[in-house]
Amino acid sequence: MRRSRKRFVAALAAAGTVTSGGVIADVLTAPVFSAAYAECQSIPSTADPAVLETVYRTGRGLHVNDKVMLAGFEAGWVESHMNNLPCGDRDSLGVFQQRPSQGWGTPEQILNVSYAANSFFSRAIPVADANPSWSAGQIAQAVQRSAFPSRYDQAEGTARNLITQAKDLVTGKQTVGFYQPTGQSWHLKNTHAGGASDVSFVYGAANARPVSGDWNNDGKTTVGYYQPTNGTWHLRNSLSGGADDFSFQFGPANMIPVTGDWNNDGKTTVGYYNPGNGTFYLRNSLSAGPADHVIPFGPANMVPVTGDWNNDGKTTIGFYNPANGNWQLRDTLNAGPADHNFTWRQTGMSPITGDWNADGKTTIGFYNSANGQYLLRDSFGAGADHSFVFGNGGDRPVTGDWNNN
Ligand SMILES: [Ca+2]
Ligand SMILES: [Ca+2]
Ligand SMILES: [Ca+2]
Ligand SMILES: [Ca+2]
Repeated sequence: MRRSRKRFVAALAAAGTVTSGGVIADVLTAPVFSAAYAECQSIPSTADPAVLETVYRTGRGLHVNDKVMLAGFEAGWVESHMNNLPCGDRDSLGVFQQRPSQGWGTPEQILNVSYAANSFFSRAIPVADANPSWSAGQIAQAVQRSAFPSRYDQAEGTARNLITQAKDLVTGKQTVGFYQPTGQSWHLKNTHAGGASDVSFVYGAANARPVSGDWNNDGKTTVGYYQPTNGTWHLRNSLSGGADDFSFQFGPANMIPVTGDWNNDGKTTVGYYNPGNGTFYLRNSLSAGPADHVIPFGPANMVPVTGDWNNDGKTTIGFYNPANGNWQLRDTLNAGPADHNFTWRQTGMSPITGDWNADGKTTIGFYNSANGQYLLRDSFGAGADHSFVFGNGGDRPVTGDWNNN
């Protein structure tokens, strides 16, 4: 933050010596105030991709909502064109032009883009929570306290484009794969495209119902299966054949397995859906024991789905109704109405879920076991953003971030 410079720039503007072109350019002619860090002699005209990715990743890690993310990109663009500037007015530094003398951290901390972004978002989140009607630019202004409060909202279009760029750069996309029961083989893709498998191996058992999850919180999704004949679970920590890393009993026979990080500790654990009573039974550890959550949701005989629909870090539940294409998703692990309710029907296809674009939100899709077609959607509603054929069908789909990329 650099309130002093902005006051200085404001004075220049009032005197007619600078145009309304931009704070960035204005500072170039400002005198040097600090001996430790110089005024910026020039500022890049374009964003640094590494900064885009780091700011985006930091916001996603804090589970900021879309408006707060936009506020961060508006502020970063206005202050530095999303560059980690080792210069600024007085002691202002970094992407957000934060000042050590004003409590934003040491110069070294502020020049750490993750630290700087964390500082911005940590201040922006409570502002947004307390002022739900505010624009992203108003939130940015409350954090930055610029002398030009309207500049953040004016940067909205640019900031939205930069967020789109950041999403392409950032890692963590979930992709698809399938389990082939006849050979107990797994075939996984790292991109939303057809073609050859990126990873293939043999692991499973007769009747296995495939599941996937990050059982050990290393960022990579691996696989496992529920054995419907006896309610046992068998999980692997690597994408290869071999012995179970986890093997335990949870639930009765003939349930529908689900997986998720129900408590946001980074580890995926297991659960099951009882189609006979429309109830989810979820467990927070990979061991035998009682369910930590028992949640009736919807009518009987739905197709259960799970995901982090709202990017708060917790996986929750939902269902797809094959009879009418209705999806109902809930954001908390308790009984109540759907938080997301919409229709997308693909007759004869199986619903799948994943964070296809690495924005932290799980969305939806379909798999056609008759021909290997996948339809993936990046928001809630009807229609595919990604459509491709992988494999020949006749298989059971799985989804995950197989390569932590
Ligand atoms: Ca893992
Ligand atoms: Ca967990
Ligand atoms: Ca969630
Ligand atoms: Ca997503």
